[in-house]
Amino acid sequence: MIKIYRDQDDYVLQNFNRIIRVQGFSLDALFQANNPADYLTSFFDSTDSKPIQQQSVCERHPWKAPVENQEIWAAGVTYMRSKSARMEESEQSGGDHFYDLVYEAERPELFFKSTGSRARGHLAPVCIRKDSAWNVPEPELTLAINSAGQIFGYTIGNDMSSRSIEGENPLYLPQAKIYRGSCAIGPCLVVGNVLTPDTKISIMISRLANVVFQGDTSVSQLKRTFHELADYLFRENEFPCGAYLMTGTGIVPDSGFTLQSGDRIQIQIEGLGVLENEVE
Ligand code: DO4
Ligand code: MG
Repeated sequence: MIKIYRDQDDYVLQNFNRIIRVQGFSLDALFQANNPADYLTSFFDSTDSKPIQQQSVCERHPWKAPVENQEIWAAGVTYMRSKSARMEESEQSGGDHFYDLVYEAERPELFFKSTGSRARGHLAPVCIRKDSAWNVPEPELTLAINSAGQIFGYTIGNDMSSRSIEGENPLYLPQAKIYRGSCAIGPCLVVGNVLTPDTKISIMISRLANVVFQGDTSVSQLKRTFHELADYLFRENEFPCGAYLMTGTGIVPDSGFTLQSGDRIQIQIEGLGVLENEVE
């Protein structure tokens, strides 16, 4: 298992106790490699790579999102909790039935979420829309898929969403999902098999010194397989630099909850770390 952290000007790679700062590394090359593990190993073998201390990968470092030219996509309504929350928020508009249908359908809901340059990294601010009254983070296990369509790694994603805009009309989904500061990814990309069905996904939202929401789920609650989602994303599409795919949320706060400016969002996935962002 190798963790890839994107720093301001270069990358840090961690293979358990071996941590190196590398030159000439590129995520685009990793996502294009026939064998991503071989590409990574070549940096551990290189004399140009500089060993660094364990403390250098501390949780308080503002890592950039581990994205270059990868598009970031997202799957929706892949957990029962997301289906029920969406049906509730869209009942008045009459849109609730669509969520029921897509949960059961063979074809998953997939939508474009962000370009790499727009994605926020660990400890960078995320945003809520000024024209939205009801806003939530969505903690999502995120797949790294290479240009050949193979899943080779994982990271944590936050699919920030406007529930009021999405609930008003399902056709407003792109506006509910894609806006400045609506996507965070990190803190690192993990290459290797680190997940099991029991892997826990959890979120904690703090306001000043108080925890105002916390929840968790596990990968076993995901209705679809990772491969099914990746296969649909690559159907009749091309990703020359690979793609990230958020796999949907299984944690949605009750309808009385909305994010506020200053809230601290911490999303933890076992084996992948903690992605933390404050609401601007
Ligand atoms: O259908 C709307 C979006 C669903 C979503 O983002 C999720 O389930 O995570
Ligand atoms: Mg989502």
